[in-house]
Amino acid sequence: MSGAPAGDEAAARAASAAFAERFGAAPEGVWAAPGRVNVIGEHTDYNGGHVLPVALPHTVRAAAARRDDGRLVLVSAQHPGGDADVAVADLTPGTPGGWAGYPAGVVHQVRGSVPGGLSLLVDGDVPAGAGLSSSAALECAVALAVRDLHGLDLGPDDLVDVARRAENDFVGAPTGILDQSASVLCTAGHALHLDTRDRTWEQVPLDLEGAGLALLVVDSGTTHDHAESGYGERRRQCEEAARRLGVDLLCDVPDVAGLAALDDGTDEGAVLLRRARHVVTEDARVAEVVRLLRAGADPREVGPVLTAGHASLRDDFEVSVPELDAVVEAALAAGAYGARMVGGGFGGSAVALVDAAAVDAVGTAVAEHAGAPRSYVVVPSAGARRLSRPDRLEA
Ligand code: GAF
Repeated sequence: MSGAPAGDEAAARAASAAFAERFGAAPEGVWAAPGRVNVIGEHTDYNGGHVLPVALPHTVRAAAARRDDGRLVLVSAQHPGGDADVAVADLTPGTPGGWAGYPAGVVHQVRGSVPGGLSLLVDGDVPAGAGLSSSAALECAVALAVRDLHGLDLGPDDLVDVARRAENDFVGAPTGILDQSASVLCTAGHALHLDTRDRTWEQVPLDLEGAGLALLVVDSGTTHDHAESGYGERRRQCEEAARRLGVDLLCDVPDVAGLAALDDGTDEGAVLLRRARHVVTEDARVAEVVRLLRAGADPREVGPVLTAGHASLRDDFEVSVPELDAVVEAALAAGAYGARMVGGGFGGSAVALVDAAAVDAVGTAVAEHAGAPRSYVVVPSAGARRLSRPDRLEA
């Protein structure tokens, strides 16, 4: 296993020390927000459906202090030499780009409330490029820091919206609200069951350890170049399918029978039918997993639902890649109760539900048979939070 997350206290001290070294004074505080892994409910969030993520123990930390010169100064421990220094008034979507676009996008959302500017040092251990939402974690840590430092009246849903709009409008990625909701709203020991249409949610207890199980996240080591364009294309196809069916959002369609009108004998109709079938069946899979967990069933029963979700993402939504299929197959062959790719697809990670005693064996099997370099046991962890105030950093 690899990538043990830093504990909160050590993480706060490290970020604070790095901030002091770079800016010559202690930060006013350190905030943290986690990455996520979605148990089930992929590509449902922009279709009005349900999702069921857990927060990772891995976080992005933001050490921050207010300025009085109107500038936003951004430094990342993970991107040495990639600093950005820009006047808050000059922020425009797309500039700065790269990693700095995510925190800049958040400040841009609330620019009228941060006239003096902000110094920010970012540190973290959410694996980047692995489909585990390191970018949403970064946005949410910064949104929380800005809210607290500037006394903004932002509730949890507002924080999610600020972070998501940073990604949509500033960075230009047309995502839904899954990742930012997970990072802000998740709680330790629970999966977050979120209805993305009306934004209601419940915390579903998820005690895998007590059942002798573990959730193993396996990084396939691949990120494909067309991930962004492929995601946008899938989103447009879902919108077109909904338009042809005369519904606002695909999750308005109650079952697969309600998709029949898409099958108009054309190749395009066949593609739209497959895309919509994934969304409708995936939404039903979320309901099934929540039902099992709520009923106190053996969590092993969730396994086949996860594997069915992978088949749907692979065959109907067509966002898997051979490397992810290989991880899923190797995990199942090594005894996993269920496995599937997670996140937007076209690369990134898969998740497998395994006996706790079999974690090493499954990790070895995916490394040998699927060439997957890194795997992590995920304990459902806490959402975004303030780690420290200056007095506690100096204690
Ligand atoms: C990415 C997006 F950012 C999410 O909004 C969601 O659509 C996910 O892909 C697929 O479920 O993580």
